[in-house]
Amino acid sequence: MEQLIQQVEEEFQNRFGDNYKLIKSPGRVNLIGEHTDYNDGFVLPAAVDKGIYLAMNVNGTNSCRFYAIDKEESFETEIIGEFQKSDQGWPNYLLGVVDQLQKHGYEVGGFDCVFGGNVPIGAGMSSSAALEGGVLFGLAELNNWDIPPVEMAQIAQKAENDFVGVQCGIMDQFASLNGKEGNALKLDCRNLDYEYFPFNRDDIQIVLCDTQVRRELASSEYNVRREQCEQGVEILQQWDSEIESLRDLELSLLLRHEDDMDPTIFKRCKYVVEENKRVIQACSDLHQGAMDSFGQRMYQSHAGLRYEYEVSCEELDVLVDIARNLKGVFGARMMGGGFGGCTINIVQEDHVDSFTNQIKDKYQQQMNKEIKIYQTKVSSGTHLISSQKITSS
Ligand code: GAF
Repeated sequence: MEQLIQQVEEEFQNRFGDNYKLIKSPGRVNLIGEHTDYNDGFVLPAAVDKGIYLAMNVNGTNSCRFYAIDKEESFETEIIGEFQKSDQGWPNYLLGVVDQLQKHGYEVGGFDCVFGGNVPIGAGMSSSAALEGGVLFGLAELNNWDIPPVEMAQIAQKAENDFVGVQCGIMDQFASLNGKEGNALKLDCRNLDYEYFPFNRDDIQIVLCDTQVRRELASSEYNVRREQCEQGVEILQQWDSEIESLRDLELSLLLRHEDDMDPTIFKRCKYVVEENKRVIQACSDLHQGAMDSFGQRMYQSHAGLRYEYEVSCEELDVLVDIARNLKGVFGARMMGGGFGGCTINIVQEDHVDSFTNQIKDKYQQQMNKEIKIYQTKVSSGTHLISSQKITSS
């Protein structure tokens, strides 16, 4: 971590000078509540210690100059009117934020930004939300804009929806920006009310198992699931006109109309209704320290994602099945959009080493492939690390 920060600072100093603000913007895990955010439902994510570090300063011109350490690529553009999307890909996360800030009435002048991080890309840990939130937070710091936490998350999500072009919900940006050390964050994605739930027991660890599978299919299937949920709402409105989203749906109504619905749409709706309920129950488990029960809900969540929402894949299923039979594991499930990426495992501290060794070996034997393991700690949301102003004497 120290080395990464040093690299970001040195690169900024070499390129743009000694005066900058240094920001950390974290990745996130999601304990439970998958594919519920865009259904106005509940989620329970947490910001983690892996993150993106950004050094930023205003430059007094009309140009943005960016440098991505991991890619060893730079990008420069003038801030005039509408931005063109960049073929380089990564600059769009930064440009999207500038674009949204302008649309929200903030006057963004030229600025420089160097960034690098250790959030694995495409692993379902929200590296893109971390970057968007980091740039947004940095610009607010540099310009003394006091943007409320909820609006910050909305701007970052809009940047991804409208400029990058990914129709994600608000969970990732919200968790990365507003996470709190030692706490999970229960978010109501309808009204954006949020509540922190302590998740800081020394005897429990969050271990992520990365399948290293990255599938193109993930984004197209994500949009298909969103549409299927919307279709479900439209059908169910025939029997209850008050239903605005799957958040409002009672399981009993859905079950009564199973035969009136396309079986796929029925399965998708059923998963969302049950997952929303699981988030609420999981929060009360956390409150009572009932980790066994919390873990069982994680397995149920995975089963729903596997059989009803159908966004899992063989690699994720194998990992969850192995975890279920290892000692010291409370629960495991796939995490994020699906079709690859990581599983999240809640493991007793004194079993972490044996868990790690065994899941690696068993997966290798069964799949003839390797996984990567990340141990993560629940950490703060996007924040300022330091402001450097070195004045020559
Ligand atoms: C991705 C999206 F970006 C989130 O908004 C959320 O929908 C998640 O998939 C699934 O829960 O991370």
